[in-house]
Amino acid sequence: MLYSVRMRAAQGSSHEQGGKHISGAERLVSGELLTSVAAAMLRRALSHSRGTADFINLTVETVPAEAVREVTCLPIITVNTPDMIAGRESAQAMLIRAGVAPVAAAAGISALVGLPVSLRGAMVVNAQTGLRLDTQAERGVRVSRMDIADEQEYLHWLNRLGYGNNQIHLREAVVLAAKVMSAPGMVAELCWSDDPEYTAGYVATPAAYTRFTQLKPYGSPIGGRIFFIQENTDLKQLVDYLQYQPILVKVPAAGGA
Ligand code: WAQ
Ligand code: MG
Ligand code: MG
Ligand code: MG
Repeated sequence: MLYSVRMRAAQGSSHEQGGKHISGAERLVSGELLTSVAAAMLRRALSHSRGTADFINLTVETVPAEAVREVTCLPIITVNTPDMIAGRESAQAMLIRAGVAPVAAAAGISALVGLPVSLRGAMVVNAQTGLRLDTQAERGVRVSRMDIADEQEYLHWLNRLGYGNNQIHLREAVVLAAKVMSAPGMVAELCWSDDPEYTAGYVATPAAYTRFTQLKPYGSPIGGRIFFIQENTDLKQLVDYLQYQPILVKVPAAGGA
C-alpha cells in the first residue's frame, strides 16, 4: 500500500473562491514516510517565496501497490541561455523538433507569456493547432500520484550529473516530466516556474529533459506548464492517466545518461 499525498495552498481564500495560488506538491510514499512528508508539505506551504498561505488543502489517499507502474526518467541536458529571449527561442525550436507544429509552439509560448496569473496546473494544448483543449481555466490539469522509486539512487544519479544540493525544483520537475512523457499521446511539455526567483524552465520530449537557464524574467511570479498532445488523443483518458495512474520513476540503467 502506498499513499498519495497532495497539497495545494492559496492566499486570500481557497483556490475555488479565487485565492492566489501559492504552492502545490504531490508525492506517492510508503506508510513510514507519510507523516514526515505531510509535515514537510505544510512547512513548504507556510514559507513560500510566492507568499504566505492562509488556505492549505492536504489530501491523503491510499493507492494499491499493484496499480503502480514504473517509468524511467529522461536524460537531463542543460542549455545556458544568455537571456530570456534566447531561452524562449531555443525552447520553441526544441518543441518544433519534437513534432509540435510551429504555429502551436508559438501559440503555447504566447499563452504562457500572456497568463494574467499563474495556473495551478497545466494547459493541455493540441500540438498541431495550438488550441487549448482542457477547459479548466486557471486550474489546469494537475499531475499527481508520482514519485521517485528510490530516493538515494536518484540523488546519487543527479549528483553524478552535477545537479547536487538543494536543487528541489529540478528534482521534482524531472519526476513530473517522466510521468507526463509516459502518457498516451504526449508530444512534448514546456514549463517554467511560478517561483519569482526561479528563472529556469524546460522542454521535455520523448528523448530528453532539456533545461534552459532563463525562460522568464527574474522576479516574475507567473509560471505554468503546457502539455502538447497529438490531435487524435482521447482527452479524458489522458487526463485520467495524468491525475490517477500511480507512477514510480527510476533512474536510467548504469551507463545511461
Ligand atoms: N501538474 C501540472 N502542472 C503543474 C504541477 C503539477 N503537478 N505542478 C506545477 N504545475 C504548473 C503550474 O501551472 C505552476 O504554476 C507551474 O507548473 C510551475 O510550477 O530543471 O518549479 O512548481 O531547473 O513552480 C522547472 C525547471 C521548475 C527545473 C519548475 O515549477 C530545472 C517549477 P513550479
Ligand atoms: Mg508548485
Ligand atoms: Mg512544483
Ligand atoms: Mg512554484
